[in-house]
Amino acid sequence: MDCIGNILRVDGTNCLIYYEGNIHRAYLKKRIRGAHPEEVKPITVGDYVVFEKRGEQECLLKEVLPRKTWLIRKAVGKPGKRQVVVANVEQILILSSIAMPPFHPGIIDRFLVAAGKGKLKPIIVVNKWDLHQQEPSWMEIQEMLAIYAQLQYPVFLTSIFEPSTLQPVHEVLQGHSTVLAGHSGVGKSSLLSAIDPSIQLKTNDVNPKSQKGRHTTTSVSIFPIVGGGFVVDTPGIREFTLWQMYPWELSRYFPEIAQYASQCKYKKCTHTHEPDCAVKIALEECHIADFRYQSYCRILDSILHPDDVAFAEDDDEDAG
Ligand SMILES: Nc1nc2c(ncn2[C@@H]2O[C@H](COP(=O)(O)OP(=O)(O)OP(=O)(O)O)[C@@H](O)[C@H]2O)c(=O)[nH]1
Ligand SMILES: [Mg+2]
Ligand SMILES: [Zn+2]
Repeated sequence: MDCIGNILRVDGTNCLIYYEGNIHRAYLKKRIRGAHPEEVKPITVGDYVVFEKRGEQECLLKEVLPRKTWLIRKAVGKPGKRQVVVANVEQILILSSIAMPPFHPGIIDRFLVAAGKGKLKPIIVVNKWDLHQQEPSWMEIQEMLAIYAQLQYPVFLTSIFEPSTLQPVHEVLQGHSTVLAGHSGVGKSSLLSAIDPSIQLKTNDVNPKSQKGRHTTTSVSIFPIVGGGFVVDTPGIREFTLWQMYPWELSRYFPEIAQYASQCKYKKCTHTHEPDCAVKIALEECHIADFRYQSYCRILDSILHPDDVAFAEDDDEDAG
């Protein structure tokens, strides 16, 4: 009899499938492994699969069902390949920190684009609120966060040491499926353990000299959370390079740029060098924040020159 289960974990040529409270193990046959040659892994955490039970825990994986949502990045060190970090979750919690590592809006903007492309609802969370008083750029960070809020993105400030800041985030996670994403060391695993103490994850201090995380989480894992719903913890990244898209498509995922793009002279305007560009005028008139436009230009560059060394990822982790 065919059953439909949910992938919990993928290890090399094996995977774990969740089905009606039980976990089954399946071997990934060559046919399945070769189904998506452009992907580093043929299936991913969150995929729905059709399988047939073959004994207590063993089963035969027959088919991977089409994905409803996805978080995709360019695979690290594998030119022309993409990596689906997670499939079929509803939301992405984009985590950054006020300090240790420093706040980088660029990575938030990349994840916002990836969320838009992958049909994920984005939630911005800035962790390590307890460090705000000693952070010299706290004023600037607040101004940037106000811009995200104006753009209608939900924004939360948290500290794992202040339970009152965790409650609102717990509420948005409850009853939903969410992937946690962000740089290494921002506190993804710590936040999850603080929100739900029954989940105890390995965490590690940030290197005080480089202010970078130590890539503590090394695989993509799913956790049910108290009150319902589940959260997917992911390994931190140093850089998140988006998977291919058309240059003129990018502005769709910047609402404030998209708002003006239809008034540009050229339909395929990239809002960089073209004449009569409504976006550039809006930028000059301060209707678009400089840091957002800079993010847009950097992402555009990485789309136009995907193999440029300047944009190559230097991370050594394997997100899954
Ligand atoms: N001051 C402060 N430190 C925090 C907070 N949250 C986490 N940390 C610390 O930040 C460090 C990194 O936390 P992790 O949870 O390992 O970070 P991560 O994002 O899961 O990192 P990777 O698994 O490497 O991607 C640990 O030393 C945590 O104790 C916070 O709210 N405030
Ligand atoms: Mg972690
Ligand atoms: Zn334009």
